[in-house]
Amino acid sequence: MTISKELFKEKFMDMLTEKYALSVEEASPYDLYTTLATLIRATYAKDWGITRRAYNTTHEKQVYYFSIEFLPGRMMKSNLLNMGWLDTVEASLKDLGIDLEDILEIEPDMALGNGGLGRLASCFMDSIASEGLPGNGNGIRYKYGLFKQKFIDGYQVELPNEWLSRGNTWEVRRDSKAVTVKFNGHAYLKELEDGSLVPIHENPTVVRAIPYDTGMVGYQNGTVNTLRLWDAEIPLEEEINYRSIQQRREIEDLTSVLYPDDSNEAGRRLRLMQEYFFVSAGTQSIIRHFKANGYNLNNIDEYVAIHINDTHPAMCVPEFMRILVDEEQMNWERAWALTIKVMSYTNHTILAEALEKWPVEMLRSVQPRIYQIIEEIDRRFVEQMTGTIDWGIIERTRIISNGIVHMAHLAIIGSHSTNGVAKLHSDLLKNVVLHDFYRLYPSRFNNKTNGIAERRWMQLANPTLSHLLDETIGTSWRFEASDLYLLMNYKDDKKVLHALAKAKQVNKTRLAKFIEKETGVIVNDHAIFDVQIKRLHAYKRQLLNLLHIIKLYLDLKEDPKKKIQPRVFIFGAKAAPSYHYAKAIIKVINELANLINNDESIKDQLKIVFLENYSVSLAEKIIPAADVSEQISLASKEASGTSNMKLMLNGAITLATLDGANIEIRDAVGDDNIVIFGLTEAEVYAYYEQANYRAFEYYESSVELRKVIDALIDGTIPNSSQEGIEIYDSLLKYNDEFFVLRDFADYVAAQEKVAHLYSDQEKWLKMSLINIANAGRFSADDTVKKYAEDIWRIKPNKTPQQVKDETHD
Ligand code: NBX
Repeated sequence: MTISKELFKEKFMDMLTEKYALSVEEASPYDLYTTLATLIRATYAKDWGITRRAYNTTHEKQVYYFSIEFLPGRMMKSNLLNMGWLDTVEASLKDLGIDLEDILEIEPDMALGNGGLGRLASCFMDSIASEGLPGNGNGIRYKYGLFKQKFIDGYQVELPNEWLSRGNTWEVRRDSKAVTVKFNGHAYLKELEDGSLVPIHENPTVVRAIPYDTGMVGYQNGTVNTLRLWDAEIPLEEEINYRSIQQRREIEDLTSVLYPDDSNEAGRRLRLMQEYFFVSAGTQSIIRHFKANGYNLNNIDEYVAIHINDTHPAMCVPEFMRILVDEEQMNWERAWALTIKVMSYTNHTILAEALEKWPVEMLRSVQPRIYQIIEEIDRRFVEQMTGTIDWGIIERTRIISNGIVHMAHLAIIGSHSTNGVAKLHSDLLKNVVLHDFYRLYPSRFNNKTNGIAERRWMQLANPTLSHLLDETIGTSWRFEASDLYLLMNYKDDKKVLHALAKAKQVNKTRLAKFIEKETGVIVNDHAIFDVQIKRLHAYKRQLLNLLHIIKLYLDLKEDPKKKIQPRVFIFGAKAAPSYHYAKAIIKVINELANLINNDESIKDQLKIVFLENYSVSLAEKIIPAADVSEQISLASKEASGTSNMKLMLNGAITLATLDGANIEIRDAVGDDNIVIFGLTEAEVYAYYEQANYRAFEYYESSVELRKVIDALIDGTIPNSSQEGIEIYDSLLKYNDEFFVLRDFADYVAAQEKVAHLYSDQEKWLKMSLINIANAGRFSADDTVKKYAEDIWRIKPNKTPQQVKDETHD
């Protein structure tokens, strides 16, 4: 799909006239943005249709990736890159006096997720299309994306993110593909005259689910897959049954916000309804599609794979059963065998709080028929297992126990594959967290280490470094990420190392300007840019980072002549709206930033910048400029991490605990090219077993640590006494759940090592180069290929070009 400059300009100006009756000079940046977006969509639309028809005619097996979150970020630049149009469009617009970068900034982030899980889903969508794999996304079209974060007086304030208020050029509403989803009411089995039983769902609330499809453009291969997001409406014929505002609101709320407030019952119920909504709509539409195309449901497993991304879509299992058994009259055993073959599940955390559990009463009331089916699955599981294994194991693994429905159990029992997202995480699942299940189904467990869309995180986000790579190792890395390894040939080449330093400096200067514009803080762009960007969560230990900064500050205050390697600490993080403790940490970081950034005596040795509203597009600005990548979670708690991979790819040095994929990064670059510190996972577990961690002892025995901790409560950091006390108590009164004090000294030493390494620029640059060169193995292209081969059993389809060629034969 290439285009000449002349043709592009002609099409662009025609489109501008057609849409707005405007000339380039008259058009606003927004007009230019929508014009370009419309032209892009119109251009890939043909391949989109061809791809869909090709999947239908070749009868290839397809995967449907169900995820409650998708975080694609901005689509325009990525579509241009993948279409092979980026350079031409940039140059053509320049001829017309338009800066493409200005237009790109108009697009709101499609922020339908809050963190790694949602971003992973979107990296996978890009890679699935780029590998020519038949794959579709299925999720919810939230009216409001994840909240917009503002800091007011250092506090996080959540504002609505009205990303759809000006429309969304990328999506196509498909009324003809709407389905109905039923909630509430009463379900029972009615006995017919012949003695058979039929399920009846009485007085349900009926909702119309309408899909909005977005093309997922593959990288220069003509494949365009579909991300299908569902919206909810009241069906016309049901208008009469929605009498109260309250009832109407319930439907609106279904697709209104991501993660409704779950601190109350109504919020939790809404969340459960959202889960069933997109599960049911997606599953129905899959089965309807395959039936309409003449497939036999008896071997649907040869055509369909459904992936359950975390437990949120676990109701795919009973919903698939409901359709096969209730609607298609298939017998239970056959339907169950098919369900297991079709479904697969990824676990993204070992934290108990995220392994969803729903009260029986709530699930029964939200969808009584689904509850019955889960009960039957549970009954048969217990029956099948009884006598073969310990009763204790059955009790611990069954789906319903003590009035609670365990969604992870449902996902594992109802699927053929359960995977973790990094080696350590998958081992912990097998050996600890899901050990009972591993004993029951050893062959179902496997590892798929996460990956990232390297095109976005290098080619789009870091053109400066990309060009340097082209000049040094050629352009094959743009198609085959493992070719980044060719850079290893230059690890001692001073010219290349120098060019690498220059590229990083360009990115740092650009970020410094952005920081000044956004926050007013002027940072030293020759300082170490030390970056921690991820959800704010106690286990990720932004607190450890904060304590270290307090230490540096106290050191400088105590000895004003002290020279340190200048640093800019950069944070990006949102805290869940009801996560009080995480918000307290944000407040203290912001107050410390205020203190340090305005302290004349510190000069530019130390600055803290907490950028508001962390998002995919903000990450694209920060990551290319990072020197240090903070991956400092308590060992065993971070399932994988993916910012670690993005930062490494962009040449940052990882400062890490041996957690998640950090271990695989260490294996890739070697001990000399990463800075490791802290407890290992085995040591953490030893503390658990012996119950012998005493945080207070660390406080008591270290003067240095005591000074730092006391600074939280002694007024050193202004305007945050409440939050300071809360954090202080979490460490000392409640014994420091995430071993921050235990790892503090080791972390300080590791930070000193970082400063020391940085002072030898040649050494540092070599480390940086080795990180870039070894980042290819974390390409999501490879990760999805492994999912495709081992789990989904799908094969790359012919590209639209091949299909075109064949039809012309
Ligand atoms: O998934 C994240 C993990 O924390 C990362 O280590 C991992 O790299 C990433 C992709 O595998 N998990 C995550 O983002 N979880 C959530 O956002 C989440 C949200 C709601 C919820 C449970 C988890 N109830």
